Amino acid sequence: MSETPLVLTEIHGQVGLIRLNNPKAYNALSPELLRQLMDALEALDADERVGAIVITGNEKVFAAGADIKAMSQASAVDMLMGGYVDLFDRIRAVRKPIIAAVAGWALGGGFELAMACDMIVAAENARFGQPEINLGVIPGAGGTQRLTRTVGKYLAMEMVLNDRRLTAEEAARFGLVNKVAPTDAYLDEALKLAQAIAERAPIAVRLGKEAVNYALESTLTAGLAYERRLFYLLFATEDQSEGMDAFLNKRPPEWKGR
Ligand code: DAK
Repeated sequence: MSETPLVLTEIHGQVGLIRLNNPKAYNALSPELLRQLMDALEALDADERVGAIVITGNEKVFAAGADIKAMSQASAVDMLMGGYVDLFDRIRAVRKPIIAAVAGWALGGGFELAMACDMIVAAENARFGQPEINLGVIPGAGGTQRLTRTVGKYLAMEMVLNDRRLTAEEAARFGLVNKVAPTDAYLDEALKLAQAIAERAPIAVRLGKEAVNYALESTLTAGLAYERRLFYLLFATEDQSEGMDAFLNKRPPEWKGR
């Protein structure tokens, strides 16, 4: 276990903010950093004060990918048995919305981490890429799958096969980021978005996230049936009665998360 925390957690209003904290190595995603990140995410997911989560790096780098030094000596068996994939996959079980606030480099596993989040707010200086081809490998933490589902086959091919990198503005054009903000304001913008979501009906937010994610994994018919079941389920919540009553009586709703 490392002495220096490789991630730092703060609470801002109803938002849990996690800062990747290994600037000397460009926030390279070592197994220990990833373990601390996933532990922090799970702690915020269980924290009742928190309605949404933001993950950020610093103004120069979000994360430059897996730790190439550590990976350079690994065998196929090390990679298979090392638990790295399982670590990375823990983000998928987090129920609260996660926003990646990206400034500077988001490369390789760093870009894959951003794409595993639910939304991305980018600083004007953000740069996104999958440079693994330069190392003689391909993305291994979802890059070929999540990128292709978002930007389509042709651009994904160029990014994975020829290290094409995207500026923040290009990423916005291709639907990869929700918002581009000035580099001195991107984190505030991400926190603002997260706070706005945190103030909404918590169960509807949770099921909305689940339903949108299901769209990426199912046929349209299965997805529509799944959505409908979640929709019906929300009529068993106090927040549904409250939301509709508040609308009809022209008053702000008071969500209970029940
Ligand atoms: N790993 C280790 N150290 C890194 C690093 C990385 N990914 N990226 C940067 N560094 C270190 C550099 O070695 C350098 O260290 P010192 O020389 O100061 O000791 C320091 O950070 C600064 O880097 P530069 O001197 O290169 O700085 P520049 O500003 O010139 O360039 C850069 C910054 C981020 C553009 C450049 O460093 C760079 O291109 N870095 C490598 C990016 C990269 O190739 N990333 C992809 C790595 S492969 C999986 C899950 C995930 C993955 C795979 C499998 N499973 C679940 C199975 C992920 C794989 C990857 O991400």
